Amino acid sequence: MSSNQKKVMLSAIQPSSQLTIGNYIGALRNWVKLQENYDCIFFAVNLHAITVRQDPKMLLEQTYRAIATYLAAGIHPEDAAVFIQSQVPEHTELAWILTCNSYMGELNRMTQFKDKSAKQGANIPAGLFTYPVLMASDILLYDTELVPIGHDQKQHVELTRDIAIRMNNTYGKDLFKVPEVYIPPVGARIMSLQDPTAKMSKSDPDVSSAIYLTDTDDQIRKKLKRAVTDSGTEITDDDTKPGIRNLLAIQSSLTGKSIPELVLSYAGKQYGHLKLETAEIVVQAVAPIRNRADELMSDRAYLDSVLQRGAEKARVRAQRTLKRVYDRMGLVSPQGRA
Ligand code: ATP
Ligand code: LTN
Repeated sequence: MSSNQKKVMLSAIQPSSQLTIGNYIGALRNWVKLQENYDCIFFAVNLHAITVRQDPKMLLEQTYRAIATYLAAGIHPEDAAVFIQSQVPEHTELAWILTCNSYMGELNRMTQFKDKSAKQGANIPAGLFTYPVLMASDILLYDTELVPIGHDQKQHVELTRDIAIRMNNTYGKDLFKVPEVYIPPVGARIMSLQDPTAKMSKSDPDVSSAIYLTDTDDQIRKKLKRAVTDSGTEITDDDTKPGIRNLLAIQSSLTGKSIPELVLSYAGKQYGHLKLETAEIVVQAVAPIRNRADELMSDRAYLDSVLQRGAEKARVRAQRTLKRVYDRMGLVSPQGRA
């Protein structure tokens, strides 16, 4: 199938720190698996990352590292458009228009806003509140049909659908494609290694709570050895054992073995066994990605050439959508009236 007959699949990750195995299992790995059958758009959302304060030098480094990690994990830059969000200014342009078509009430219901704003003290950046609208813009700019993400982003894609449907009703029914989500059956919510009731998150200040795709083999082994598990000794998959359940989910998603199959294979074994074996499986998954990303990071000219090409491809498409939106809404676009 040629790329213009394929449906559009689009996703992105914030370069707010190094990527974690949560990002890999919940999102990136599925992009790689699904990419052959879609016309793909993958980018690093640095404009989302600045909704909380970032150190400029680190942000820049992490942004390139995110792109290097996409490629190291197996994204094909010859087929997919791979770029950095700030290279395509149409994202922020459409975001304003969508902001005017979003409601305070619906943004107020976003659980990620509630969680992240609670950590900000008295001065909550307004961008944290309007962030899901920028994400809607990312998605709607490219007539996206499928958005592969982890469970925590589902609410944002539902909001995107609501905005698209609302604007289609107001400005003509084929203004925007209404996207679907893809959430993996296992591993859509990998939990923190230090608090298995909370999501593993790359910006958690406790670095032992997450395995980063930059961690060395030794760091991975140590973190898994110290992972918080539950009282008891038996390896079972139930609500009272979120720590054990998390290790089983990590193993299951990386090996393809089902959770019941794994539970059976651990009958009579100790938590220590599960931790050790999970560590080796994670090392095997992370090491090649880390090593390849290291190599790519030392060839900035290559990364820049991929990004340049990706951003150019994306801009042509984004400008086409924006022109359609401007025309329908009675706005004069940069190209003039249709
Ligand atoms: P931050 O801590 O900066 O909010 P994050 O680690 O939560 O970052 P995002 O950039 O918000 O990561 O998410 C990128 C992608 O990874 C999204 O599709 C998200 O659903 C997925 N993802 C993030 N954390 C996990 C997790 N713990 N388990 C599964 N998927 C995850
Ligand atoms: N908000 C997402 C990242 C993101 C995204 C997107 C994901 C920004 N734009 C478009 C899918 C499609 C997050 O993971 N925090």
